Amino acid sequence: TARPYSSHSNHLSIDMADVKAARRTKFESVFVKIKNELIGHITEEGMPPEAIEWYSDNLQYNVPGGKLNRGMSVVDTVEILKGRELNEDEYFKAAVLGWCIELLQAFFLVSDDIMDSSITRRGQPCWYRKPEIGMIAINDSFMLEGAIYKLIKWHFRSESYYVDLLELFHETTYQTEMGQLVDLITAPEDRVDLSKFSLERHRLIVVYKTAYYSFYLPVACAMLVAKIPQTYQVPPSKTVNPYDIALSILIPLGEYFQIQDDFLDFSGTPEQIGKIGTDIVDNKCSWVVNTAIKLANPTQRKILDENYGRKDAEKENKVKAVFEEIGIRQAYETYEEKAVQSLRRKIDEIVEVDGGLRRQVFESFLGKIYKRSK
Ligand code: GPP
Ligand code: MG
Ligand code: MG
Ligand code: MG
Repeated sequence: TARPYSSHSNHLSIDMADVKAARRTKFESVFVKIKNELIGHITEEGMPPEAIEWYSDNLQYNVPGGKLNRGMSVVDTVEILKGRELNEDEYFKAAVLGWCIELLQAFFLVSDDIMDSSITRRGQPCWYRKPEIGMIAINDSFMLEGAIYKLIKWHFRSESYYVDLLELFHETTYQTEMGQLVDLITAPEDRVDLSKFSLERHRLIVVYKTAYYSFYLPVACAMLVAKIPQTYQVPPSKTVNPYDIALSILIPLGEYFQIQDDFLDFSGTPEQIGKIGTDIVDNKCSWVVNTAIKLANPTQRKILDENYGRKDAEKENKVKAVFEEIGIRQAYETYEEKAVQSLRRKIDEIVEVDGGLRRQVFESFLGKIYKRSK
């Protein structure tokens, strides 16, 4: 792949890949400290060595192995909001909240893999699938969630925004759980029923199951750390709530992100997306099948009803042929252009004042995902 600033060229230049790797390494170094605090705590509680080792393995196996986009975006957003590089203490606090989001995600994924009977996660066996773990993974997921509130207490107890932070994590968790419920009852593993699917249902699942915790939560955490007030005046003389403004952009942004993910599951090659798409055989309520349902004629609909969600490569190919026939690629391109236009318009509407929200927060998110191919 092309690396425009690669040091392998014969120019002396900054290698963007190295910059990214260094950012990640710095963020990961905070995990080491956080883990030590959590292990130190259960040790002081008098837990036996086996319990300490178990908890340590739980944290190590389930928390740091992902892309860390959510966690690192807290740090990036605080920097944008403050308009300067962070000092060591500011960096650390932002990174602690970033890791709290990664802990929340670990809690969700450990339990989601049990609910979905999944086999692998992040290229390794799901935690509950390890023979020595089994259903203890349920309690392990609870402890990953509990760790969030220990860390917030240890690092933010004396801040004016402590309660706001607690409420934010609690609200977001509940929203994600509502989304998980709708997801689970819309596409039960053992029963294919496309009449339950619709683009409205898809939107609801995506917004609640993914967008709140993946997009709004990191930015709202950063806004609290940067002490952005709940309301302020913008010229000529309007009172705005910057958290509501952030929500009104980040929820549709999260929806767009998941629709890309759904489309790439169908259209991306394994080399491109680093995994083999399984949404069709897994009976997923994805944007692709919902768009196909909307556009299908009765013959095409019958093919979808009889072949979607079946563990059979031939049936999967029949479904894919219908997707191509109804022009899913064109439909996606049209959707993407419209979604991005609407997001850009919303971002441009933000009125910037000193100590308030910055358009760059959202431009940076959108820049990272627009036309992504993996
Ligand atoms: C993963 O979705 C699940 C979540 C993001 C939220 C889980 C919420 C809980 C309250 C447990 P998925 O099952 O569609 O995706 P994946 O393919 O990654 O398992
Ligand atoms: Mg799952
Ligand atoms: Mg799931
Ligand atoms: Mg997917």
